[in-house]
Amino acid sequence: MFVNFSTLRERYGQRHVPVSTIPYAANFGQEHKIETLEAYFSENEDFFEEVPNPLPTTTERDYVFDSEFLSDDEFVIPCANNDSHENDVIAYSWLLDELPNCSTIAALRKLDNAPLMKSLNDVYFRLLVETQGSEGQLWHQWYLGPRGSGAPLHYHCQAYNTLAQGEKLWVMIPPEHTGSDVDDGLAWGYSNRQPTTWLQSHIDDLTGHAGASVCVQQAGDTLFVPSYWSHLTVNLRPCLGFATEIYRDC
Ligand SMILES: O=C(O)CCC(=O)C(=O)O
Repeated sequence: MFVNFSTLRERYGQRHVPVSTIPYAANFGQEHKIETLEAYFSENEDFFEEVPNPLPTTTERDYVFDSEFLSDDEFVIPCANNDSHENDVIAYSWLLDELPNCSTIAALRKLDNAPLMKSLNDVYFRLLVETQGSEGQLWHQWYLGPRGSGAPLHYHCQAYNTLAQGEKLWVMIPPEHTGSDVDDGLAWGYSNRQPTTWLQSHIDDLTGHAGASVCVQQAGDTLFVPSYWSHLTVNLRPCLGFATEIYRDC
């Protein structure tokens, strides 16, 4: 029901995307390039490997993390023609293989068996819908990355992250633990270092860190990131998915 790597390449190969070892690299004074998805896939053929190779430990892998290159219209179809008279939304429509009916309820019913739509539960949609119609702001992003790519430790307002394909490791640290027990508090709150590099020098600290949790997100899982929780990700398998930051009440 979701586009996979091959379909993505086929349909959107000529689309330009930002490519860098960490998301929004330019904001951190780091190198990034803009290239077509086709070029990116050609440089990272392991997206299509049947049996994954061991995780690279020395190479910092390039990640596509994109919020600028698609308009909101391409992410979200607002629908006002449902029975409840609420503004309904279908998020990330361009990533769906088959466009559901223009009603969240109908879409959920129709896609009842799809693990992804099950995970886009009522709470998610309600938050999106309420925020669309209020003073809050939604920030939609999508990502595509091979094994070993990921996002450095950082925090922001509450967010939902849905993994369409792949497997993603998360390290999460609540705000009350992001600075109290290490000399450099920032080490636990924010970093501009690629996560596999960062993990190599912090793995011992991390395993002894009282506040840190680790979990693995599987394809079809939607993960809620609470406001100001510091988090880091590493894609354990090639990943495709999307995230929405919700700037309301934080
Ligand atoms: O998906 C990722 O690699 C990072 C996403 C993230 O930081 C977020 O959803 O807040």
